[in-house]
Amino acid sequence: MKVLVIGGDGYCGWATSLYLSSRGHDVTIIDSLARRDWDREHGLASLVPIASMRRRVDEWTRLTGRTIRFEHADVTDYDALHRIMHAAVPDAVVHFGQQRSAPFSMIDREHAIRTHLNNTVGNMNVLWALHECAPQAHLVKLGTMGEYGTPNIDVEEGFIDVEHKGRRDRLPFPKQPGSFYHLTKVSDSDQIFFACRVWKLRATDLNQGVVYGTRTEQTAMSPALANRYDYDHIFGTVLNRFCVQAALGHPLTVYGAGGQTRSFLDIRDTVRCVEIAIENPAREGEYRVFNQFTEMFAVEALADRVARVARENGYACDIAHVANPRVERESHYYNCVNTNLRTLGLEPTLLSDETIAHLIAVAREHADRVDLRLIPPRVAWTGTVAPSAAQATAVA
Ligand code: NAD
Ligand code: USQ
Repeated sequence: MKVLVIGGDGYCGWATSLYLSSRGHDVTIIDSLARRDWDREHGLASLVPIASMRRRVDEWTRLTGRTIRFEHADVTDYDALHRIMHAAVPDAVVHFGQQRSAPFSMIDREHAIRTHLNNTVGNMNVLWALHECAPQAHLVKLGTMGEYGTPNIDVEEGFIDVEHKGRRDRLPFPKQPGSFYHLTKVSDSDQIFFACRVWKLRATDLNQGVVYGTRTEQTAMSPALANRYDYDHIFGTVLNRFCVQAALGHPLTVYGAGGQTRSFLDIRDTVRCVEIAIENPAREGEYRVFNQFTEMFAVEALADRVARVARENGYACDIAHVANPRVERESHYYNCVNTNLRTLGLEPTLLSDETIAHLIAVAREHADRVDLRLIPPRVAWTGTVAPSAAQATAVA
């Protein structure tokens, strides 16, 4: 298939582009490289060095003989997107290309607006470009499990059957996102559902959980193909952060009580889920939602697990409960359905001690690149600066 991967220079997008290309799909990446700019702007850097986009795609061709085209373009620029979509006439468009950090979106008004404009305008442009240039193409859009929040009932896959005053309907599952970033994903979902109803586009909204891991078979082929490994308090996600912290002897930064529970998956399953979605396209006019995760963990349980594996591998490891910079429930019911992708063939890669030990080992290998000042959380949801982890109480 001809596949456009928007955001193909990013963490999930790069691994997915390589995987789809290795599976024989004809891949073109569109990326504004905005994420590299945001890193520079905030003094951040991937723990594992990442090559330039040009070097990445050249190395892929050198090693495999396959070609991944790269279009340096911003999807908020409609003329550029229209030109690429018109020329490519893709079978599938995989849209990863957004500002994806909740803390980034909560820094201040300017970052909230920037996230909103980038994500919402970009998503609408993608819909318009599909409508005008490639209405048969299947949109595979990365949403997030965080759209749902943490309701006191099971989270279904996008829709819920409701009985109200004696009448029944199947309606979008209620959304209670936890940051301005997560809110943009709710808005995207509404827009995509609307475009499917009105223009008969076909779309799959992949409500993905928190991703962990760095390596896939393809990214491991060469240092020039390496994926990013974020550990900082803005873009680092919780399990990857804990593994870096364990490698450095830094207390694991559990926010608050640690009972907050989220959905997770290995990056090797991210790439497979996207493949499953594009190879089993939605029908014309269909908007469907797949909850893309394999396991659910409370943050404190993850910290316990990482600490145990770290100690077994010879690292001293403490857990610190730092003041929670976010406004979120720290003790709650959480049970999410994820049958759609498994029904279509996903065989989950469950979190293993080996994966944790590997992440710790990679972090150790690149420990000289860590800036310890980037670890404590500094973006507070209420607008005040969060207390630093130095004030944390070590409990284990
Ligand atoms: P990332 O920041 O590593 O990559 C995003 C990429 O999109 C970057 O290369 C960036 O330059 C590009 N981009 C951003 N705005 C763009 C624009 N307007 N035009 C073109 N390119 C643009 O993020 P990621 O972790 O790879 O996440 C990818 C997608 O998956 C996001 O939509 C995110 O919301 C979703 N997601 C990620 C996770 C996770 O744990 N990483 C979990 C659930 C969902
Ligand atoms: N957390 C800690 N300690 C840390 C970092 C995080 O306890 O050092 C906690 C947070 O308070 C939160 C949970 O861990 O309760 C997850 O935080 P995270 O930073 O790993 O993930 P999140 O902000 O939810 O965002 C990430 C991605 C985002 C994606 C989302 C999937 O950055 O793009 O949409 O995971 S989900 O969480 O399912 O919405």
